[in-house]
Order: sequence, then C-alpha cells, then structure tokens
Amino acid sequence: MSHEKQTQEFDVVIVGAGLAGLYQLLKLRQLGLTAVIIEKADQVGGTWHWNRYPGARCDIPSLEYSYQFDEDLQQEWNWSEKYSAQPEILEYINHVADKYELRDGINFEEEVVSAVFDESASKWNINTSKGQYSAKFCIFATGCLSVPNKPDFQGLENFEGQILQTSTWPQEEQNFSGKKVAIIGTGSSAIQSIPLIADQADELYVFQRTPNYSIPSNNGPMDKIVEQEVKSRYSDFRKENSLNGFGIAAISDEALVSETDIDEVNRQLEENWQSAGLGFFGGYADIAMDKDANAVAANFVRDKIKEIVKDPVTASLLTPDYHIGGKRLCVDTGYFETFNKPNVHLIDLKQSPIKEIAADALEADKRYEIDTLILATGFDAMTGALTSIDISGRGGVKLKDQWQSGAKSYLGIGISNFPNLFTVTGPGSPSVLSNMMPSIEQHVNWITDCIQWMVNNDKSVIESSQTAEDEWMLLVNEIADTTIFTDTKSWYNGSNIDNKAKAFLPFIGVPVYTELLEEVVSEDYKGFIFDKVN
Ligand code: FAD
Ligand code: N01
Repeated sequence: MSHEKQTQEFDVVIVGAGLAGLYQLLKLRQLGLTAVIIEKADQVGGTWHWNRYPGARCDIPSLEYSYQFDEDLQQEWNWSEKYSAQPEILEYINHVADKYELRDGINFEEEVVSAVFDESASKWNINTSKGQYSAKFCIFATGCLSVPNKPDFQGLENFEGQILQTSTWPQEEQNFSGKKVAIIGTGSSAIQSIPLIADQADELYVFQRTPNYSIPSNNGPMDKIVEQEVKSRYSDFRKENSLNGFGIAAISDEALVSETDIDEVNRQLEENWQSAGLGFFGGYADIAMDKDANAVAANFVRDKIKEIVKDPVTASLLTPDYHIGGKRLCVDTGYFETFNKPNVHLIDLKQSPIKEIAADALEADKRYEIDTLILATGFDAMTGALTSIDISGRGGVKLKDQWQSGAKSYLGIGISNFPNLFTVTGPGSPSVLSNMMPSIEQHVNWITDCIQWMVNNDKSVIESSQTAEDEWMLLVNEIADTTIFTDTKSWYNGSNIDNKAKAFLPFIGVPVYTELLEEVVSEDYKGFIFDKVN
C-alpha cells in the first residue's frame, strides 16, 4: 500500500488568510471555481493576527481601513475608535470569515514550501508542510509585511530572559510590571508600543539606530456624527479617497508650499498635526516631491519634537535628519512625551552599536541589565514572503534567482516566466504607499475579472511579457525619482535587510495606477501573453 499523500486538486490555490486571501476566496467562490486557502497561522487575520504587541492599531482611520465590497458589511459594522486597535480589527476579520462562510475553505497551520509550474499540464504543483496540491492558478496573498526581520545580534541565543518580537507577539497578555525591558528599533511598531510598555516597566531602554518622524494620531472614540455622515454616502466617500495619491481621505493637494506664504503653510501644517495623522502632507502637492517644500514640513515636526521632549540631548537624538516621508511616516499616541518619563532611556546605536547580548544584559555604550528583550526590527518587506517560498516557473527558473538583483513585476500582479501566478499588492503596485484595504480589493477584483475573462475567451494560460514588465518597472522608478521617497535608507527600497537588492518597489500614485490598470483591461490585457507556445 502506498503511503504517498494524495494530491488535492483545485482550480485555484490561494496562499495566506489575511485581508487579501479571504476576499480572494470569496470572489473565486462567487465565480463558481474551486479554491482553497493555505495559511501557516492557526487562524485568519494575517497582519492582525501576528502583530499583537501593546498599542498595535491601524494608522489609517477605520472608516477607510475596511472592506468596501459589500454595502451591508459597511453599514452593519461599527468601529469603536477612530483608529481601531488590533483586537477589534481581528474581530472584524473574523466577522467577515463567518459572514461569508469562508472558514471551510481554509487549511490552517500549513505552510507552503514550494510551488512548481508544470508546463506540460499548465498547472501549479504546490508542496506544503502537510501535503500536495495541484491547481491551474496560484494566487499569493502572502502580505507585504509578513516576514519578520530578526537581525543576527551577537550572543542573542545566550540571552536567558524573555525575548519577544512585535511581529510574532504571543497570544497571551504580557505584563512588564517590575521588569527592566529593552526594545530595539524605533519604527511604527516600536512607536506604538513604547508608550504602553513604559507605563508598566520599571525601566525601559529604547535602542535607536535611526529616529523617525511621527505625527500624533489624536485617536479617540468614534465620532458618531462623522460615522453617520460617512455611512450615509459611503461609496462616494470611497470614490473621493481613491482620487488621493495615497488613497486616503486627506485634504486635496491643491497648493504648493513653494508658492504659499510661510505663515499660511505653518498654519496648515499645525492643523494637519492636530488632526490629519498620516495625512500630514495634506493640502500641498510638493511636500512629497520637492526637497525644499519637504524641508519646511520636516522642520515643522523637528520643532515639535524639541517642544515636547524636555531634555535637549534626548530631543536632538529623536530628531530625524532625512526627508520626512523617506522612511514610512509613523503615527503615535504620546510617543515623544514618553521620553520625559524618568524610567525611559534612549540609547543611540549610531554612536555605540550593540556589541553583544549576554545572558542577562545588552551591551552597547555600556552594559544594560534587562529581563525582557523586545525586537521591533521590522520585516523583509514586499518580497520576503515570496522569496522564502521555493517558486519555480517556466523552464525551471526560480523566482528567488530572477529577483536576485531586484524584484520585477508587471503591475505588481504578474511576473514574467511565472504563468498563471498572481500576487496581491505585489512589488510595483501602490501597496504600502497606499491605504492597503482598497488596494487589496482592487487587485482581488482585477485578478478575479481576469480569470473570468480567460474562461469566457477560452484562454488557459496567462503570463506577463518580459517587455511589459521591464517597461513597468522603469515607470515605477521614473515616478519615484521625481519624489523624495528614493534617497533615504528604508524598507521601501530593501535597505533594512543585509544582502537584499536595493530597489524601490512601490508604485507612487493611486489614481494614475488605477487608470493604467483599467487601460490594460480595456486593451484585452495588453502586456500579458495568453497560451504562450514555447
Ligand atoms: P497579511 O495580512 O500579511 O497576510 C498574509 C498571510 O499569508 C499571513 O497570514 C501569513 O501567515 C500567510 N503566509 C505567508 N507566507 C505563507 C506561506 N508560505 N504559507 C502559508 N501561509 C503564508 N496598512 C494600511 O493600509 N493601514 C494600516 O493602518 C496598516 N497598519 C499596519 C499595522 C501593522 C502592525 C503592520 C505590520 C502592517 C500594517 N499595514 C497597514 C499593512 C498590512 O500588512 C496590510 O494593510 C494588510 O493587513 C495586509 O493584508 P494581506 O492579506 O495582504 O497580508
Ligand atoms: O519596522 P521598521 P516596523 N540594529 O522597519 C531598527 C507597518 N506598520 O515593524 O531605521 C538596530 O519600520 C530599524 O532601524 P533603521 C508600517 O508600514 C504600521 O516598526 O533601519 N536597529 C528601525 O528603527 C511600517 O513602516 C503600523 O536604522 C535595527 C526598526 O528596527 C512597517 O509596518 C504599525 C536593526 C524597524 O522599523 C514596519 O514597521 C506597525 C539592527 N540590526 C507597523 N535592524 C501602524 O501604525 C532594524 N533595526 C499602522
């Protein structure tokens, strides 16, 4: 008797049960196709399952950071805060999984290890930690920020205290009372969690390599009048936001800092500081494009840091010296204020890098005895989840090799040499430089319509052409080069990961992207090759 596990056959295998994978499953079922999600976690949620650190919440208002595909869902769900916290977002995602009866289509605690395209059968053979699957299409909904970056600190394995990582936070509540805690990193995850950890810990040591710009969230209970107003015209509200460059409800970019009286600019920036959060650039089209305009906004925030943080040395260390927005802007609740507390200490790793982690201490400029070490060190962003799977396409070409000198994709959806493979919010799409919820829905809708079109037009294999992909990535870079986003070290361009190709990957500009995506469809999926014969 053979012990070989049977291969399960589906029309489509989807990898990942986050916001993208769940909606993709629903859409494919509506099309009448058989589909399964393979998810390595033990539950739905993706980002919102893994990142349970204190203070984790969205920084795009929940009325925007939510699905729009079903008016009933938009109307029935009530968010309790302007920016909802992780538990509430996870509850929402669970509600979606239940409402649309998606759970029976998800195989949990199963990791996709490899995916190999069989050219003779035009099928993907997918191997997981538990078995094998075969499918005509494979859709990677594996997330842009789903592979933790765990730097190789010397001696980390010798640490005898508790080690936590923000992006794989335990499900049990953590209590830092009576503890000496160290946190490495000062990106969004650290900026959200530091104020809450500081409230509990005896001592909190913040190890900072690069300071970040952060804007106050001014979070609070949901304003019922705002909620009612948005819900009374939800589809128009969504449409208006889709016309903003980042897909958010910021003030429209009508003016230029360079052509506006400086007092008026500062008045507008103060208004944005008080209420806009991530929309801090709102009102001006040139802050993201022009270095001088950017400097005005950067200086505004630098002055705020000096005003808030009482110790001038600490204030100066917390003050970034690069373009505002060059690294992903952060949004906080009391971050800079936290450094006025006597139990919070900022350590500058630029001056004195981490030398070693010992059994009970972290050594940098001196020895810090600690009970808990928190890694808030970010992600192998945008490509990490795809390159950590062994994906082989036409002629046995490996995705990892093809992307060795930088990821390339057509529209952030298709990859040359990888037929019938789609990525949701892949490199080369607005993804992380947009409100990701509408961007996810846009891709899922597009992919589903494309598969439907193939069925209607008797096509069985789709693949991006090499030329279309090359031209697309040139465009991504041409646009990026007109902005301030490219010349700062950030995870947008792979600079946070050793030995990763340095390539700027997000497409900047949601409305232009949408137009181009629609143009591709209206010209019968130009740039894609159907039923290619070798
Ligand atoms: P994910 O939620 O990352 O889901 C991917 C899933 O794929 C995961 O569950 C993972 O386990 C699974 N997976 C990956 N590889 C494999 C494999 N080989 N086998 C099996 N399963 C696999 N975006 C915004 O627009 N606004 C915000 O306010 C915002 N806040 C954020 C806050 C945090 C803390 C973080 C980390 C990100 C935030 N983001 C935000 C970005 C966020 O990642 C997206 O908005 C969105 O949740 C992504 O959904 P997704 O389904 O595409 O990917
Ligand atoms: O990760 P990050 P994150 N030694 O990469 C430092 C989304 N998000 O998890 O800048 C010492 O931003 C690193 O230093 P440097 C959002 O898109 C959103 O915080 O490389 N330090 C940096 O300070 C966000 O941008 C929210 O010099 C090291 C930090 O670790 C993205 O996820 C909340 C180091 C990593 O910061 C990632 O955010 C959370 C080393 N070897 C996340 N390696 C919202 O608010 C890294 N660092 C919605």
